[in-house]
Amino acid sequence: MKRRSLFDRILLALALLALAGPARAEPDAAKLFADNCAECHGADRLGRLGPALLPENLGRMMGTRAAAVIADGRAATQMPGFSSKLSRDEIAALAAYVSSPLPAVPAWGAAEIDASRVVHATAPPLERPRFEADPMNLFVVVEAGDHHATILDGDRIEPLARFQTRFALHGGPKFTPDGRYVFFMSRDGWVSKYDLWTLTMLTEVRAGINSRNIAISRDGKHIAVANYLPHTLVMLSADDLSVEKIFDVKDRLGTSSRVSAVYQAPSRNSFIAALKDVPEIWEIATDPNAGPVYAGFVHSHEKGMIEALPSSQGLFALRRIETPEPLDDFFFDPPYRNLIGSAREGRAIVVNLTVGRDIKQLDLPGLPHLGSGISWTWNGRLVMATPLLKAGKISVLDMQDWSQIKLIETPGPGFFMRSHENTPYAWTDSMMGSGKDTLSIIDKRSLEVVRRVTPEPGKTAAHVEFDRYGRYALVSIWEDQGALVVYDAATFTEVKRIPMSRPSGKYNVWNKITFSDGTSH
Ligand code: DHE
Repeated sequence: MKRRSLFDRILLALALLALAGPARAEPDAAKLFADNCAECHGADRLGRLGPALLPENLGRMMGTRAAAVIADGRAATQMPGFSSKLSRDEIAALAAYVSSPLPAVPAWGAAEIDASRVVHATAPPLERPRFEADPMNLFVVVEAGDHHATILDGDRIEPLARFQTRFALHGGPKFTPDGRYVFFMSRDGWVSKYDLWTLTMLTEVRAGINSRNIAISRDGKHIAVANYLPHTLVMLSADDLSVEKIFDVKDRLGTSSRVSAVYQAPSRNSFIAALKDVPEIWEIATDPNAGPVYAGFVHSHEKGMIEALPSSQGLFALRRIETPEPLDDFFFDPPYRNLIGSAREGRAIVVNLTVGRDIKQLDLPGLPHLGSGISWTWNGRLVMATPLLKAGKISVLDMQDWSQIKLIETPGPGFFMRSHENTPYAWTDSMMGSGKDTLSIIDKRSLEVVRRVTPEPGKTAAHVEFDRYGRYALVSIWEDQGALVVYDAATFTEVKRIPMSRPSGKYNVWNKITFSDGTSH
């Protein structure tokens, strides 16, 4: 074959370029971000008035979903749409930019947390609340659609207050043991303290860059914050949210880990933390006199023996419990003697907290959502039930020998499950599948589904919570133009409906502070 001359090749290249049209410069995403986004979201993308724009914080909002929000804005927030100002390529470049990780995790220690403090008001000394409603039967309803919370009188089912929250709250708010104060946490790490007796926001600090959840100590004096970014577990004073201690989370060999979640173990007077990346569970004393149990011994899986570690005692003493693999999404038995944690590949592991080691492995295919588990007594035996996220079923386990008693069919995969001591029924949703609009009501005695309710056909129904007496079951219509639907818990008939903006969760003061078996803790 005849080889083309250099001249021919140049001509060919020029022709191809002409066909392709004028060369388009790639949009400069960093400049676009500085010009259009930095004022609200921070030049460092860590958030200001608007939320942090990092892949860890955006979760499912990354990529094309982020592009849609940049183009069209977000209803009921201050986020405007940019489709008339920026081209499609520029919007795509911005979406890719905010979906990419930062080159380095910024420092977020005591100085940064303290500097973030916002004091809105101080709490006056009061004998009783400034309203007539029963303070023990209040509900806090998180409205995720427009980032608000509503405080509801649980007797009359009437709102007492509605206020703006931080962007994207996650996990249950936590209450002081007297029910006066409630603490919220946002995925951006903001912890907010609210006075339920005066219906006033008090203080806020940002305890992390990407946070998972919070727990409050048994005496109501300390708040623990579980962080993904940075890898820390932060202890705050529940009084003024000042930093009391920060754990840089590393296993005993020095490997750093995210913290999946932290829980209060009331009978143990401690926090229990799930670590995402290392095979350890942490127990942190919230008792200033914590002693012998925190003396430093750990059962080492690696060495098959008990190993001595440096011991710590007193408030925030750390006890490490080694596990065969990293575990998260914990369910605790009512005495907080055992926990079940999710391992990989449909396995769950039972860890006995008294002896500090795993005692049983369970096969639970279908991805159990253990955090939503509830327990009750069935035929004289303590049982727990947990939704299986992938299977669309509820698994009921005997908590004595951990055998599976029953698999209950539901119309599809569900996320949450709830009951109350005063009702024989447990309610669960199917919000993750095609049966998303329907709740199943299970008789805790027969382990059968006895009724299905569909509050609004085609609209997601999820997350049930009972009032303090177990009289009403409050259900969310989980849509931006959603509602709270109140059912009579005995007859399953609708009593009331209050419009709300994607009420993602609702939390009853009494059920939470008494650690009701039917609710999350
Ligand atoms: Fe949650 C609680 C973890 C996704 C809504 N979620 C919790 C808790 C944990 C957890 C550990 C218990 C904390 C507590 O209450 O103190 N959630 C996770 C995840 O790992 C997961 C699967 C992925 C993630 O993005 O973090 C996840 N969660 C979601 C959602 O997509 C939900 C449905 C919508 C949202 O708001 O993000 C969601 N999670 C909730 C709610 C609770 C919760 C409403 C509180 C339940 C309760 O009744 O206590």
